[in-house]
Amino acid sequence: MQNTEIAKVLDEVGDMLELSGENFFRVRAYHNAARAIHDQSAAVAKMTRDEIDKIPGIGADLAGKIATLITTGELPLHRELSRKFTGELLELRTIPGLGPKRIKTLIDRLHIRNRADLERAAKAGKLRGIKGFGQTMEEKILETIARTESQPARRILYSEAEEVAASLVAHLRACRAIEQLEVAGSFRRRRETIGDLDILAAASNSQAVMDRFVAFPAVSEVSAKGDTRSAVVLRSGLQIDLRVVPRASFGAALAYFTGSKPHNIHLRRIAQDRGLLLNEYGLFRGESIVAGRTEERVYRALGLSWIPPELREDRGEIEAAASGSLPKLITRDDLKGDLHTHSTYTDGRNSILEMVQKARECGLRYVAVTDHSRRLAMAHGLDRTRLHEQAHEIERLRTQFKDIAILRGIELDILDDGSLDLPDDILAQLDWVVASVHYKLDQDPREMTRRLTKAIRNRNVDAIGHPTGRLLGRREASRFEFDEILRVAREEGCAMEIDSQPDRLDLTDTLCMAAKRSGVKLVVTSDAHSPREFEFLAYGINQARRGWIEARDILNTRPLKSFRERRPLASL
Ligand code: DGT
Ligand code: CA
Ligand code: CA
Ligand code: ZN
Repeated sequence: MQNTEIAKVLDEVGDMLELSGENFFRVRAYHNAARAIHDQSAAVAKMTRDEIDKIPGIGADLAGKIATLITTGELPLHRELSRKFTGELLELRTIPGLGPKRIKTLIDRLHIRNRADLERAAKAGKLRGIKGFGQTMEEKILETIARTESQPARRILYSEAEEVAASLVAHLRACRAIEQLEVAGSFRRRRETIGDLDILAAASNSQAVMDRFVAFPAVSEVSAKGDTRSAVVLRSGLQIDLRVVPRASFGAALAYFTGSKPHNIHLRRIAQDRGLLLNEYGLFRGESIVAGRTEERVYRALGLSWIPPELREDRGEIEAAASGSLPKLITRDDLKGDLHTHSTYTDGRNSILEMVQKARECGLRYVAVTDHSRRLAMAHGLDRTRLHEQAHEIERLRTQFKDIAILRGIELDILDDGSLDLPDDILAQLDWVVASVHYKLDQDPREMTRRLTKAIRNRNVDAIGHPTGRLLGRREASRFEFDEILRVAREEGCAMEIDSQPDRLDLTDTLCMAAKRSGVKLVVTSDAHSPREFEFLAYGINQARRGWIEARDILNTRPLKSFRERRPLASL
């Protein structure tokens, strides 16, 4: 079992306990345990009961339950509660605004059991009269139901797919017949969401590979099992395709199944123009194979240099490969610092000390502490006094760390009229100011453009945080005139952020391209709320690569010395 699967079960138990009216402390114990497990970098499934007991946030009683869950794949309490609270009832939690508390009210007052019940009640105007709902809420719920019904099958986050892919690849590697193995498809192109996983293997004995594949423990259903292709569905609902090809075709098959489809179609056209035929078995002239063993040879035989998978969307990469002008894409190792992190001063889960230690272990040479400004009361935002306290702590910590610089920063709220949440005299003392929109994200596009423009015009603002505010699968991007924002940002020397949180990845790939074209500098940041989240930087780098970004386009690839030449640091 993956950590995320274990955490999901515990979260569900917490929610179901709340639905049954259990006391707050018992409910919270389950959610805390879920979060603690989610934040573990080691696999909890491999731990002993004692080791689980030692994880902060997990008591002895829960450690026992988790051990049961790992060994049997099930939690008796979960099963018991699931009889009362069905899957379709729990699914209501995916509707924004509906937490267990409100769902409980809906069950108690209106006997709602599923989406259809909810839709009927909302359409009949029965929600608005209930305490804690109101008319706006009722309209929002109907809107969400209408929007999500027309959506095709669910896509999962890249980060979720990565966990599954890693354990599946480890599982398959034990099969001796496998000579080569790659995860292809949108996963290899590092798209932000993944529809299904496409695995490609070259093997001497394909039957042995298929047998091993369908024996993957997370499989719930084998939808096809043949000689060259098999497909399974996992318990989570994710589909996985596996193809086995001869070694001589591996490169051609890898290119074919990596896609994207538009990229493939364009490649085939180039082949045709040269009197060649390209398919998943190779590149052919008549009956004889011209290339197929490696991707490099296939591309070369088409007169192209090898194209990094992240670029394969037919957005000009084939032309660039033909003229030898592909970008030299940024890599994770290019990052020298992180410019967006949180600590226990606001909604982070760890101390500044713990955050800095981890940043240092991740090879970073500078890190900005950017807790929230005062408006975000829910995150206990910093005012003048608390920012001052934090400054003292940072001063103290600086003496302990010789090889990583701690920058004093803030994540400043952009208010609805574009003014900022703290006065200029405070901001001027900081080393890095990232300004973000956290409320009224659905403002009229013209107002939002004015709001962002005004923030960018403030000379103390260094970057705009998660500029569109979208949350994958949960919240649409804010609408505004992006070109106008870029024009002003360029004028003011204000950077745009690529926030690496796996459900944000904000800016998107195409917006990265637009920023680069307009000459606006970017930063790749983790927005880490715990030490583990520094690993998210890899996702921001994926996104940047998909946006054709090179190291020189990103400010925090600069060593501290040249970074400060551009942006003098007030407190360091
Ligand atoms: P996904 O799964 O929706 O995240 O996106 P992909 O790109 O992984 O798409 P998928 O799984 O349907 O197919 C994997 C690759 O196989 C795709 O990127 C390109 C190739 N492919 C699939 N169908 C076709 C097709 O009809 N024509 C061509 N040329 N290639 C195809
Ligand atoms: Ca796929
Ligand atoms: Ca597929
Ligand atoms: Zn934020």
